[in-house]
Amino acid sequence: MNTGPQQPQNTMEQNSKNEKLDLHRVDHNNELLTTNQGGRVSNTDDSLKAGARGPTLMEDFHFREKMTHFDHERIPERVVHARGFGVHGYFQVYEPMAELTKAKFLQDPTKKTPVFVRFSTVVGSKGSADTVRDVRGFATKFYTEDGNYDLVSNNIPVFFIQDAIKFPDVVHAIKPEPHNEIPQASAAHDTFWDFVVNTPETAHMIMWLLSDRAIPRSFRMMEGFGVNTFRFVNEQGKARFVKFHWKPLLGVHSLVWDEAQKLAGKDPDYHRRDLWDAIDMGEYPEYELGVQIVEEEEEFNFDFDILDATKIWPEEMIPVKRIGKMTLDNNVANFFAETEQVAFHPGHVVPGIDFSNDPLLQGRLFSYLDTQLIRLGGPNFHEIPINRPMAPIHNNQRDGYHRMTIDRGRVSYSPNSLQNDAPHPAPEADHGYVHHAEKVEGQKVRERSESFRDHYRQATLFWNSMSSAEKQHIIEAFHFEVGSVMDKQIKQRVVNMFNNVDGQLATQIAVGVGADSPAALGGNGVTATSPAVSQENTVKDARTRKVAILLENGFNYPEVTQVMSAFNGAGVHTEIVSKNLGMLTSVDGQQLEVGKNYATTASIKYDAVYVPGGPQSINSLMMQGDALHFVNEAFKHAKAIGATNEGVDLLMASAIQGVNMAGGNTQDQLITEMGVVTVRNVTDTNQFSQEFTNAIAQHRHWSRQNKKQMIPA
Ligand code: HDE
Repeated sequence: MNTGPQQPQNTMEQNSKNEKLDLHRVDHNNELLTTNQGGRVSNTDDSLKAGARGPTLMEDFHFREKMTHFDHERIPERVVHARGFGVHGYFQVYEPMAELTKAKFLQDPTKKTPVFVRFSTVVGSKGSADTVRDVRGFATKFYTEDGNYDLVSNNIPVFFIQDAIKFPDVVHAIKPEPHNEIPQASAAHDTFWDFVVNTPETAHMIMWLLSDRAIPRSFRMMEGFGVNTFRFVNEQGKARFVKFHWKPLLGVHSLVWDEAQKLAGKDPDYHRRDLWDAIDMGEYPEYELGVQIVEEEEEFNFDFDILDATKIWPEEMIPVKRIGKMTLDNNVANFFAETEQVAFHPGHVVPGIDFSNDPLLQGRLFSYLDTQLIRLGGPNFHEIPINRPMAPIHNNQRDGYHRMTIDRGRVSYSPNSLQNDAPHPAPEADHGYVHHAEKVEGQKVRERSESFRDHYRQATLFWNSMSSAEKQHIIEAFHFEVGSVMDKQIKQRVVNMFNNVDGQLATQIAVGVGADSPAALGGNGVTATSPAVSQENTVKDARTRKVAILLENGFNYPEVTQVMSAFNGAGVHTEIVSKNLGMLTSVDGQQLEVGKNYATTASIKYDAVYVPGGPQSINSLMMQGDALHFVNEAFKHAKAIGATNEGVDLLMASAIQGVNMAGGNTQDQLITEMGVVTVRNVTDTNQFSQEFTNAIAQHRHWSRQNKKQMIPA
């Protein structure tokens, strides 16, 4: 018999927050139905009426309780980052970081600190699509022994604005327009670009937002950045400036825009499903925590202000030291209780981590607590299980809506003698938080520092660092975003504004959006690059990628299963796709089950496509527009494509026939061109599988750039 949730002890004896949450989790299997008062309910399908066809009676307490609870089920969605997905995990530091910080969770490599991470989009409503062009949130709550530490990051290292006071403006501008609430989850509209052209400090962020970073392939394959400048403080009280990074071990990879748009319709849950499935299968996403350090004496050594959140600290200039690893290994038991109710706040810090005067950060320190009060309905949101620290809570705060804790005794004030002044202020040696004693003086002014004036040089640095494919994608993104703007003046002003970044870029934008090219090619003389910001230089890994295998009856069983087991060995997933669900039979009478049909999937849901041989299977596939479209679309999206034996015929019948393939020129040897891997007349597919796995690891094959534009998919 279930006795319902029990109050957890506020102690550290368990080291897993997720296990601790089990105390609150309830299973309803094999239980009798009850009201919220625990009374058993005999019928929940008919309301109590005066006669079977008569009116419902007021005394029907079960009806009223059921209905009122339902009527009050919703809470306000987050004003930004409304759509998100949370998972549990743990963090381990590589070596003691005592020289840099006294933060307890960064000292002992044997210790696992539980974490909860919520990934999110920023602009869209809770029910919007995952793959929209947007910044992604990457918020991590560390349940440390010194209390909760929240690292509330994004997947883009800079921000739209320099001062928090402009946050309501930028958010109002980018959200759906207020008169008709259009468009959903998109920056491609007049009010946003009106804000941009009137706010030059957005230039650098816009370059990132229009790059591939804003359409990630997976939450597992994106970086996280603390954006703001914080401080590390060590035991001796020495402080240093720090920026935080998360580096995904699978590398940083993105979708292409056409694919992202189609996914928004075919699978709006694409990213959350990907993360859920990966954790479910035991493929735990891993990220290294990196820090960039600037000594206090070096504060003014740079040609940008280190307190300006529209600037990166180029990694080539200030290297990222990887200090530990986070592993995400558990899905939630209940979305609302955990993901929706989790409350992050950059002000949740622990001794050893402190703030800088970054004016964006200073404003954030107010906003996050404030927003939880309305969103979670009062000041006791820290008692919601997901938000409870693992460290004990003792203070004189009392009462308020939904108070769970029952505080014993009559003392709720300080100083007191009745309780010997307990709870006592903690000395610094006992991890009492003491703010870094930075010396501050100045006149009260509503001003922006002169050192925050340069808005274009790092935007140019970013542009210079892009590969030609990445540059092309940025230009195409401008064509979509600014092309969607109705006001001609705004379009022209976008061209003029980005002429300050790069003249060629501005010219290319102008061509696509029907504006005048800049009168004189602009720019600002920056020629430097930062290779670390280009995704071309990221980790290339085939593990966890998903390959669709196109198949019909009459396939070659040994060939398919050989390739499938090679993929399996390389950590690559396969799924058989066919016209209909059910079983398919090979030439030699063996059977394989279809995973998805064309109605329930599409090439956009895979990283690669493989077409095995078997004359009869290929003949059927060649008659199917869906199969040909599958190949064409994968090619257009620059994905690896492989075919063995007669499978090559399907590729040759598709729109990619221009690519050099085995059999195309009566060649039988293995041929790899532009990520299309083909071989004929083989029974041993080992070499093919290896070569194809390498092609999948490349993620995308941009050498197709020109050819893919010819594909009608
Ligand atoms: Fe946030 N931000 N933000 N933000 N932010 C919120 O807090 C805010 C900024 C970030 O998964 C809100 O609980 C201001 C930068 C993430 O629950 C709110 C400013 C970065 C999340 C808020 C910023 C972020 C939020 C809305 C400018 C990257 C989702 C709901 C001064 C470092 C956390 C909430 C989650 C959420 C305010 C700018 C990251 C309103 C005022 C820069 C990942 O408090």
